[in-house]
Amino acid sequence: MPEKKEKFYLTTPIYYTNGLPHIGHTYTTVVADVIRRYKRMRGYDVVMTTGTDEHGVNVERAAKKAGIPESEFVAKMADAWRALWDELGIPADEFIRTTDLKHVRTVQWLFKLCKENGYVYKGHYTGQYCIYDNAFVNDAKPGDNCPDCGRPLETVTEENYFFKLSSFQKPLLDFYKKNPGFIQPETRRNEIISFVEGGLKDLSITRTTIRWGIPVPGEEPHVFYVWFDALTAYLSAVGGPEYEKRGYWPADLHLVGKDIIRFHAVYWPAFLMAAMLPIPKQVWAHGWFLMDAAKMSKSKGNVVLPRPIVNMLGMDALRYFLLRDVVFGQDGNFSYDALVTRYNSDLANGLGNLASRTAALIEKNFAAKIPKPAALKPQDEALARETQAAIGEVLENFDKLSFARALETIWTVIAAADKYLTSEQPWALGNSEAEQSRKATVLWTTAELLRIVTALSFPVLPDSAAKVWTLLGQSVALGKFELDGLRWGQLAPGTALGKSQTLFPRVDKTEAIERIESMANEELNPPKAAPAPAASAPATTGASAAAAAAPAVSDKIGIEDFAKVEMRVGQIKTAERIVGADKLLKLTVDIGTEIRQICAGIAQYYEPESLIGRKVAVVVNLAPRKLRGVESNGMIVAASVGPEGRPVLTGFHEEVEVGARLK
Ligand code: ME8
Repeated sequence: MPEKKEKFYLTTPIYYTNGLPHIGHTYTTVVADVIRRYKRMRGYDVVMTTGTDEHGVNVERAAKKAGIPESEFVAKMADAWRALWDELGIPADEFIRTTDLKHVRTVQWLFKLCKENGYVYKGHYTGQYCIYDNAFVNDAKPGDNCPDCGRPLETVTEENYFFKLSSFQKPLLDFYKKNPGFIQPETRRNEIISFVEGGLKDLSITRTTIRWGIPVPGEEPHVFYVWFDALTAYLSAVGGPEYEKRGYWPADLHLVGKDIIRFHAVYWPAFLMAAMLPIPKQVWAHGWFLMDAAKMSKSKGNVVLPRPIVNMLGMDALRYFLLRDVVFGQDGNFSYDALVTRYNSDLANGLGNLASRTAALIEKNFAAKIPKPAALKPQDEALARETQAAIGEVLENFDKLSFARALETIWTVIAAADKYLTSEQPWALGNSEAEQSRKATVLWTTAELLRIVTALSFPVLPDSAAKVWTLLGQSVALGKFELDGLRWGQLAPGTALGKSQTLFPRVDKTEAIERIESMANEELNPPKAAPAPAASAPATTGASAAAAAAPAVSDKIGIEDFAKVEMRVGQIKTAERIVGADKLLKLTVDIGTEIRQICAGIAQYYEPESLIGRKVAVVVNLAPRKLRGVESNGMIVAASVGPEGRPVLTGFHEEVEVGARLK
């Protein structure tokens, strides 16, 4: 009988449905997926849960605004979340919705247990409530703003069921002491301990002012308070009242952002203690991805979306960046510049280059079969030792969720391989027997190193690692490969190389960022009506976009379509370069009725000073968008000349009035 695998259950937060996923949500879900893949490669039977938190006032309001019933609204949103995770290759094993019947039953059951055990009572509560975060804010005064989101609090008084959180101060502190690994990282653990030491107030866990929630059986109009509801989703996903049958509870790991650590590290274990249910083993709170030093939020308009990045650079690039650039647990600033720099240096020039170089040399010299190494030199042995040592280090760091460290170690080995190839120069060796043997040893050594770094990077780079794995002729699917058995020396000579596939094509940084930003703009501000031709142009550069959008000859448009594009004579007032964007100029342009700021991709062809006073044709009814973080409100029309698409600005040979319409 096969040995029974140890179970590992991990979760992401159950995300709110009043918005769509941005890079912050993607981060938590990617991390969960990396851990899932890693644990599977360490022989665990893993279940990962994510889902949608669908109750509360926000949803009531959003559904009303959309003019549809709440149930329809949340179904659409849950579909969109699920579809995005599928598209990004990070689908959950369990996707729980808080409107699922099995969840409703679990919440009602948990409440019953807490009540039967004497931890629930009825009372009145007046407090300052943030309807956006669905939480009363302790110690807030009327008129205060929410300390988390900064929006005004509302005074709410109502009859509630209360949970006796105050009874759990000592049990929680004892629990933290006995289980020092329960809250991670250390800073959060200290924060939570001092919060609990400061005393715990009872918690209202039902509402009568909210309609859209799970009913408290026999106590309507009471519905459950969103945190009592949402946290329970982790348990509903793996069996609810019948959790023992499935065997995944208690969870091994709740991954959350630091914003919701208190709910997970204080309320949740207290609810479970009250119900006498097993308590999760660990809550890990990571930091925030910041944009311009502020937490991303749709209301601030500073969100970064995952899809445009993935379309431009691939999902593996995004995964790599998220895990490599920020120490897990700390805050990090998101920057497209850093993302593309990492992509080019570590992926295109690093792993991608090593794989294609190694394969090309083996193809050319050994008929695309892994050669047999001959006598080893000290430098071969040193590289072998370094790589073997890296295996242990990487696994240790993955175990500690020190992803940046694990990746750093892998990439140090990749850099060592590059150095090794450069000094051994297998391409310069001739065809004598001795030189052929040396070539074989060097290329086997490099290929073996590549095999090991590929296996180790699979949890983070599943698509690309699988491609390199195939290229090395490895037959066991990487996802099923057991990392415990990974050792230097296992690459069998004679193995035929597999198909080589493009891994990470190098990209021009400026162009890549412009394309990502323009796709993000389109996703955030979808055109309301059918887009006019110029508006639908790929906004690679402000100036050449009009040319790029020219419809094919057969796709004739009617005059009414052309009339949708409003073009006017504009006069350039100021022009300046944009730091970090080699191709863009920031212009201010007088269009007769107002002065507009417009970015144009002409910096490589026009000196800013030469443009002042020049009259140009401007598309004035394009939706505003941001290019490299700079708002562009319109488009300067230019011809696109030659194969490189050199922009040549339009001009007028007679005097024209600023603001005159082009027809
Ligand atoms: O809080 N950086 O849902 P939510 C990093 N429904 N991570 C971020 C982030 C950022 N800028 N923004 C969001 C809720 N996140 C509740 C949870 S759980 C029972 C109920 C991630 O949609 C991070 O994991 O507001 C954070 O904790 C979570 O999204 C909040 O998601």
